[in-house]
Amino acid sequence: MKNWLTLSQEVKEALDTGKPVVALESTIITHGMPYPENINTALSVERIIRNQGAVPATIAIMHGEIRVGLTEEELNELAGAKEVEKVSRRDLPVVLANRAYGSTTVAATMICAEMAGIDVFVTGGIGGVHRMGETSMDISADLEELALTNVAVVCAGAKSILDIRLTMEYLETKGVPVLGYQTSRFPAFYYQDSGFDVSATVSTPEEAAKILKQKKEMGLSGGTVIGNPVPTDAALDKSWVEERITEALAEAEKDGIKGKDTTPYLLDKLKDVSEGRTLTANIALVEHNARNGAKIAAALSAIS
Ligand code: PSU
Ligand code: MN
Repeated sequence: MKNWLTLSQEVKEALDTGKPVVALESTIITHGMPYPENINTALSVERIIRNQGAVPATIAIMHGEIRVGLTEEELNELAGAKEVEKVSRRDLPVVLANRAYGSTTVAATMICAEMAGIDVFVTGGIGGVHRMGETSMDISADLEELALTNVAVVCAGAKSILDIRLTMEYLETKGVPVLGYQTSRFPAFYYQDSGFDVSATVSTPEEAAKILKQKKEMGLSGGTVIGNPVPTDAALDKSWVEERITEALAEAEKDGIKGKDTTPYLLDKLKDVSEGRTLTANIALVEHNARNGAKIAAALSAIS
């Protein structure tokens, strides 16, 4: 066994016996939400997954190893920590070699989930092509990872702060199936309809599982995006939230924010300019993804 990859006993047992396991990222805990909403959401998401009969596996870098499956104590430690690095593909070897702390983005979580043998991963929203990405070249490593690594990512679409049209084009070029869960439109994180069609619609967990199984059997590389829209009662009004995004983007420009700081900065600014409403929506959509993601993981383990 690799001495830098440690699965919790519970996760190991579940994988050995074919029980459904759902991977969870940790950047959303350290950089996506403030304390204490971050720990409360991390715990509630794990609870929701357990209630569906699946095992949650939150992934982070601690003590120089990739940890798959954290205890409540470890989740608390991560949520309260000050100096945690946001780790994407390029940062993984650095943070591991330096035995530093790291929280994994969608890209890094996909890599670690695949190494551990986990097929389904739940998050809030994937990264994508940023607005003006055609000149800044700010394109999330999440997209390239989706082109490479065979893990299904259950999300409420791409974060609304992004250019969804360019994000969809990128995924199409890279051959990534973008499935709409009970919708024909790709969701836009804080609201349900980005205005862009998905590549296929699934109406049940079983339908999603059949596609994932087919893809795996064929040995097609790359991931699958499963877009699960934010619940209606938690969705924000599109034009209202777009105005808030314009404000947040202007602040980011003024403050000269770039690179990996952009997404955390924008999420935090949005929370401020929306008086916390984007955070409330973010929590609701992650919980909803956990519920449906666990159902998909259970359906997949039933036919695998
Ligand atoms: N979705 C959320 N909150 C987040 C993120 C996604 O609801 O904090 C994080 C994920 O970890 C994602 C990352 O991989 O933002 C994207 O960052 P970037 O745009 O720098 O690739
Ligand atoms: Mn970026």
